[in-house]
Amino acid sequence: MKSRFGKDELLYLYRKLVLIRQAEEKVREEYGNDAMKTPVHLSIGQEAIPVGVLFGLPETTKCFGTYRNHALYLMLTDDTDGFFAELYGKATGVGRGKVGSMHLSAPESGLVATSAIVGTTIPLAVGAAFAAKYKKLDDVAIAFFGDGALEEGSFWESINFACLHRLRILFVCEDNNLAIHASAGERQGFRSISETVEGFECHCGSGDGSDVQEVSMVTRQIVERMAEQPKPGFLHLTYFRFLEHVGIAEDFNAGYRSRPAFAEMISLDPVLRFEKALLEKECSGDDLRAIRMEVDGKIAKSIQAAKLAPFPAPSELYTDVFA
Ligand SMILES: Cc1ncc(C[n+]2csc(CCOP(=O)(O)OP(=O)(O)O)c2C)c(N)n1
Ligand SMILES: [Mg+2]
Repeated sequence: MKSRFGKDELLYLYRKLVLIRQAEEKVREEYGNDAMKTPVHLSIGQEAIPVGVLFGLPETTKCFGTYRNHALYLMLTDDTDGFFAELYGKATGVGRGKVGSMHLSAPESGLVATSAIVGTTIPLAVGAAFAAKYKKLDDVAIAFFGDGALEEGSFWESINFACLHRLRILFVCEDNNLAIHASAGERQGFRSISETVEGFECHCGSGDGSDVQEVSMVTRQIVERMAEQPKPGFLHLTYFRFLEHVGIAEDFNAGYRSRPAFAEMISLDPVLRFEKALLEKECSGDDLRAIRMEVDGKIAKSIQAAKLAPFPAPSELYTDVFA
């Protein structure tokens, strides 16, 4: 079956997946030197969700995310300079070296806010959608959140308010079935989030969050339905977290989950899976190698610049700090 995407679009998606993956693999390589003084919640396995959801959406889209935000940030900005400088705590970082990995934002590129506190950016996204409705704008707000946020009151209050007011907000649940080490069955009193949310006045969709083409297609469908009949959308996307909750290591020996078989690992890996699909269909090994090399060069330059950049001056201690 021929893909519904053209070759340029497929290579664009591949480049974004590779950019995120290679940037995070570099974080894993560099982290042991202890120069990045920030906890890191890596998105290895999750990349296809922000890439697929945001592909083709208007630049006016306002996104809100969590501490697991590297993929979202790099998808929206492509800014490896600001990203690495921030992880090294340098003044040239996207948060001037003061926000660390968990609070990356770039409002001018559509990433309004991310936060370390579970569930807290969901009502902010509702506020953005409410503001758009008030100003009679067609802008869509997107709240990205993990399955752990489904146990927070802020999620239920947010979806209730958004549905009541028929807001143009897309709720995207990035479901890895884990909140740190606890699986959904140990935490949730509902049988299925999709069936539960079906009872709300919203458009519902779901998909395999490891498959970038599927994510993009289900998002397009739901956004079209939201445009035809204004009310919120709820997208449930599953994916596999390859690494420990926070940090750079695998944790299959930690006792709460086991390592999937090799073949399954490949289907859960959004980059390898997409690479395989591309090679079987429209793209050559050279096409993909050229992209990986371009991305490698870009990341190497950003890391070098970040290492050379200055730390924020002591006089900056209280600037841009609101809480
Ligand atoms: C309000 C709140 N409660 C508890 C925590 C501690 N905590 C940090 S991450 C996390 C798990 C969240 O899981 P999920 O939302 O599924 O995101 P994931 O890490 O799987 O991406 C918890 C409970 C927190 N940061 N904020
Ligand atoms: Mg989770």
